[in-house]
Amino acid sequence: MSLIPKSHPRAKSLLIRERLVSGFDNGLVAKEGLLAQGRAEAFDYLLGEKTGKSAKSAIKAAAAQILLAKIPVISVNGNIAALCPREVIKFAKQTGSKIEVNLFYSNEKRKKAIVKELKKNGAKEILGTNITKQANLSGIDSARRIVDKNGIFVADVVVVPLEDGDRTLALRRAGKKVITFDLNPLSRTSQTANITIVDNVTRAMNLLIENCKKLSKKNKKTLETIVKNFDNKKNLAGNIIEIKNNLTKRSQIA
Ligand code: PTJ
Repeated sequence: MSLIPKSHPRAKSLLIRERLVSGFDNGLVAKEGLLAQGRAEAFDYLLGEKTGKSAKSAIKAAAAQILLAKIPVISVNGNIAALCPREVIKFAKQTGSKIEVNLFYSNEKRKKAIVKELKKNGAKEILGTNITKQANLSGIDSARRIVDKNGIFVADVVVVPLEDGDRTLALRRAGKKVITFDLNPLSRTSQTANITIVDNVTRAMNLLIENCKKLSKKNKKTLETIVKNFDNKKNLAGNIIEIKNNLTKRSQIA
């Protein structure tokens, strides 16, 4: 039972933290995943803990890019499995994306726990667990290089939420479009991806699903125009300005 009263002024944030802690206790999350959450919380605070204008336009561009994909894949790590398993499955169903488990701190036991959690939430097929289907992504030395030859290896669009920094460039070099969720607009992944959603994944994943549903009624040309008009560098700068404006507002003495 949760020790956090609903009336607590920071209940929402504390409950997300609790989801991660129980994900750790249940063997889904790496120890380092707790630290990653801490860093994200700090950036979320600076952003005012809401989905900003820049994030909304990145979400729209991401939805268009995913709907244009031939083989979209969402990569799931420990934090994502703990924070939004249901949303991952809903997203995959809505967009026809494959789900692949891919860990930085690779660990077979944790992988099994993540697969179990995703299945419990309704996933049918999960890639990244069959050793006979392994392929190597070049230009990367971490365990993330081992991908599924029917999944990330052949994907044209890869969604990599909460990434550690070295894989995005390798995926881009392999000719793939990379979409990430990262509250830190300065991170290497944020700076390297094609589309960076600077928002808490617990807010943005549902918005992405809604956008995919809405845009699925649009034609290919409209989707292509949305993607073409999106500039990730400009969008990241927009996020940094939003942080700056929020800090300016908070630094004013009434
Ligand atoms: O489960 P594994 O082994 O694959 O490991 C997963 C982690 C997240 C531990 C690993 O990929 C890692 O170490 O990542 P980093 O380098 O800490 O980077 C994660 C990025 O995600 C950071 O820039 C965080 O700000 C961001 N992040 C963390 N939690 C959230 C987030 N962004 C959005 N929403 C969050 N809830």
